[in-house]
Amino acid sequence: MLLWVALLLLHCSASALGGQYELCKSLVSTDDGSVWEHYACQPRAESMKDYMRIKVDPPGVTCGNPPERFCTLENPYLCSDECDASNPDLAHPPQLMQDRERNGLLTYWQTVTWRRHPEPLLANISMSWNKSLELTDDIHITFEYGRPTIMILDKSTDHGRSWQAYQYYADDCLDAFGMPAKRVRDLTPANITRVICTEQYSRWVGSKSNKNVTLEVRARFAIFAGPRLHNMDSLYTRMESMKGLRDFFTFTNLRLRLLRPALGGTYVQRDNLLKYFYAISNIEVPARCKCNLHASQCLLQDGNLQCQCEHNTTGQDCQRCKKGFKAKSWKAGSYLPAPNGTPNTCTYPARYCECYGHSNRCSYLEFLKIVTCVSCKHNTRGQNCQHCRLGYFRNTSAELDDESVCIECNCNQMGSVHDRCNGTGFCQCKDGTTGAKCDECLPGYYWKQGCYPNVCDEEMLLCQNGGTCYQNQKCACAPEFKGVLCQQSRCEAGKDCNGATAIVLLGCVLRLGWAKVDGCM
Ligand SMILES: *[C@@H]1O[C@H](CO)[C@@H](O)[C@H](O)[C@H]1NC(C)=O
Ligand SMILES: *[C@@H]1O[C@H](CO)[C@@H](O)[C@H](O)[C@H]1NC(C)=O
Ligand SMILES: *[C@@H]1O[C@H](CO)[C@@H](O)[C@H](O)[C@H]1NC(C)=O
Ligand SMILES: *[C@@H]1O[C@H](CO)[C@@H](O)[C@H](O)[C@H]1NC(C)=O
Ligand SMILES: *[C@@H]1O[C@H](CO)[C@@H](O)[C@H](O)[C@H]1NC(C)=O
Ligand SMILES: *[C@@H]1O[C@H](CO)[C@@H](O)[C@H](O)[C@H]1NC(C)=O
Ligand SMILES: *[C@@H]1O[C@H](CO)[C@@H](O)[C@H](O)[C@H]1NC(C)=O
Ligand SMILES: [Ca+2]
Repeated sequence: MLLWVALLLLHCSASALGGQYELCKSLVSTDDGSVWEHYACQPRAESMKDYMRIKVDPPGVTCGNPPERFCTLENPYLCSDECDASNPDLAHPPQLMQDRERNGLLTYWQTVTWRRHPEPLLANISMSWNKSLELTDDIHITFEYGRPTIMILDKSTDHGRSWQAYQYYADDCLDAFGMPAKRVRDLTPANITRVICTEQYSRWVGSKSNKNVTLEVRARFAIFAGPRLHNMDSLYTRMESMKGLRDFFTFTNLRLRLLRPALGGTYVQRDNLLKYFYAISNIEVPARCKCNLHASQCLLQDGNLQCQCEHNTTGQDCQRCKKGFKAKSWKAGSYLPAPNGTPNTCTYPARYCECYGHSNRCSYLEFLKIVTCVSCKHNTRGQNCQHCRLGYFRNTSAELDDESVCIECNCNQMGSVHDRCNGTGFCQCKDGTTGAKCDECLPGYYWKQGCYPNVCDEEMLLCQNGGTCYQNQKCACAPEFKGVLCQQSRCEAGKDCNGATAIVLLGCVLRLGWAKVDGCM
């Protein structure tokens, strides 16, 4: 009975922004008894402000230390309000941006006033979750006492190592950022992920009537899902096919850069700077844990959000297969085909041809009756891409499914017999050559595009009769001598040597090493 309830839930709850993809698996009865069916699944959307860690910069920007008075833009002459960090009733610490307000009691974080004008009044609010999240609805930042006239919302997807702008906000976009003012409703399917500057949330409308600064998520979803988000299937289909669409809504950190407070008019009134400051009562971040469609639950564990992974996956975002289920066969689940998607479960390799992640194609070789991997990448080869290609050797510190499992032999072309090496990267060297890569010479050999036996040296093959050995390649002989080791006198029987001596000597001195001068070498 329970089973059918579960199935009914699954098929009937496809409401917008939640509902769909709620179950990772369910028991189904078949002729052979009950079996588990698996589906793509994702956790439900939550108010992520409950899990957010918040940090405000610069350190002294929160008001109340020392206590100070402030005025309001609406009535700048009534400055009876006070911020005092040491008095709980008058303090405005950062956590009041994420509290759950009770009994209609408004609580807010507030900054110091703009007493240092014209020095800009700047503040950063950094929000981190230590978890990849996906926006499911609009972000609302609620400002009391007026919205900033210039502000940037940033995001990071790598835990704050790098940041990108998410949206720019200004009462004059061109003036503040050199960007034309846009609205999300100007966006089309082709530029739905464009980062825009909007003037919609920064102009003065009084401090009470419209307090929110918004990052529009719904309006972007609506471009594909229709105005009332009745066609979420269409959005999910695009999430699968359109590059960067899912990533646009994904983040681990957010940052608000407050660059200029509400002015309540065109100019800053220098004689009453106590009415300029920032105050935020709430930051609403509706999102779900990113679990790569492998979990329907995301729970707080040791203070961090953690996907409760199914489909034999593991990791904070279910971003890899469980041990024994082959790291590189991991794939995110897919929203398609509707309505249940594809779980892309990590499976034990027995049933499949294992290619250690170096190929995603297998082929059945009829004549050998085997299944073999096709087009092994990363310089691998073999039925399971388990060997290294010729000219590569096995990286012993890498697992078989590592992309750097095969290292190039790098044999010296001149010194080695061929470009292959043995299992520890040693190349096969020509005579006289040595070294793992065959780029060095054995004793008694010299290097000249390969190793050659010494003609002369300082030990066995000494140049004689005052000759000097030139780079182990030849003896430079005194004028009266010749031969490989200058062992032969020029003045042999019947020749007149005396006359030539002076000239040849001169030539030898001037052109020592110039091979063409006869008699020098
Ligand atoms: C806010 O963050 C930006 C970017 O890291 C930084 O350049 C700026 O100095 C910060 N501002 C304050 C007031 O800390
Ligand atoms: C972030 O989460 C990971 C995984 O849950 C955990 O190992 C790490 O300690 C957390 N870091 C912080 C700063 O909480
Ligand atoms: C402003 O944000 C709050 C959440 O903080 C939301 O409940 C409210 O509907 C928003 N108001 C408008 C006009 O968007
Ligand atoms: C998006 O594209 C449409 C149509 O090409 C264009 O009118 C609009 O200005 C673009 N929006 C942005 C923010 O570039
Ligand atoms: C996980 O792997 C085990 C062992 O291969 C298998 O019995 C089980 O069905 C798998 N789970 C899922 C969700 O596929
Ligand atoms: C060998 O594998 C390890 C582990 O993946 C990697 O860090 C290293 O760079 C690899 N060595 C080479 C030479 O590629
Ligand atoms: C590779 O050759 C080197 C040098 O000849 C040798 O020391 C090493 O043991 C060989 N390695 C293998 C795996 O054969
Ligand atoms: Ca509050």
